[in-house]
Amino acid sequence: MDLDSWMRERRELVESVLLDTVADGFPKPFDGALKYPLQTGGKRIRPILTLAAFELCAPTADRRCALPAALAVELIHTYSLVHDDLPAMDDDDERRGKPTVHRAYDVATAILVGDALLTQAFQLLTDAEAGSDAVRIRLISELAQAAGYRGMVGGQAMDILGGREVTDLNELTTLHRCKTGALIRAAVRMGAIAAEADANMLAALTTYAECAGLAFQLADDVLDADEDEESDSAPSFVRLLGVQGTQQKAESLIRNAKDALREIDGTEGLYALADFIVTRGE
Ligand code: GRG
Repeated sequence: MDLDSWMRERRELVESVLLDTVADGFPKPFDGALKYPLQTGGKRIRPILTLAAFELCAPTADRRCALPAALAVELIHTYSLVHDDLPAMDDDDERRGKPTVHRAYDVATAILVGDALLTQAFQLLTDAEAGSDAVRIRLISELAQAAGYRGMVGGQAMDILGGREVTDLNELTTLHRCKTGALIRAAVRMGAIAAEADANMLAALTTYAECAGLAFQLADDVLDADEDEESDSAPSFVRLLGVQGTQQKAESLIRNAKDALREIDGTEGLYALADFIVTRGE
């Protein structure tokens, strides 16, 4: 399959409505700051995963029914990057080749932008028109669990508050299953939940997402290692396994991810996305 055009079609669908999620009359100049991190690019892997999982589980349904879930996941991802870049965390001046929000605006604005995107993600899910109340509640619960202290925030806390001492592979794996993996897992599961997939399908997609989510972080560590070999002392798979070992582990996880879907038809998109996760650039 032509992954580029398959991804482009879904990315364009997401981007055609992404700014609408924050378009309802915020005071200036905050409205510009709020839109800024949504307009600086990004691969949109997570919302594409949501759409792909939905399409797999409900092949005849309109994929736009999964948009609230896909957009909510991207809003959470964007908030996490805005806060991760803050001086109290990673203190980055640039993201995606452009000034970070606290550089383009200021630190207080960046904190508020992150807070607003986080909150708006849940507003989107509660306001979604397609689907039953039961599905809406499942989606909200799924995202809250993945984004919160049992997921992404917990992983970030492990990383920032004690992460530099992590030298154990199991501990590092737990950290990244929470920090990066939880949201990717939720992205996939929310597509399946929006499609009201049965328990077997949800279980297969959960295994796919858990493997792909960890592989995503391994691939990110390899990309970071290529960028600045010696300067960063942060814990990483590359520091524990070396570049080759990390790459091999990522490839093995991608094989497991695909294997989880082997008995299901129509998985070309999710297979190609899994490959993209380990072959992608920045
Ligand atoms: C601040 C609560 C809080 C959490 C931050 C995800 C995260 C937790 C921090 C980001 C740090 C980081 C760079 C982790 C590596 C994996 C990752 C999330 C990479 C960025 O995701 P991509 O490649 O980004 O999907 P784009 O730019 O394509 O959206």
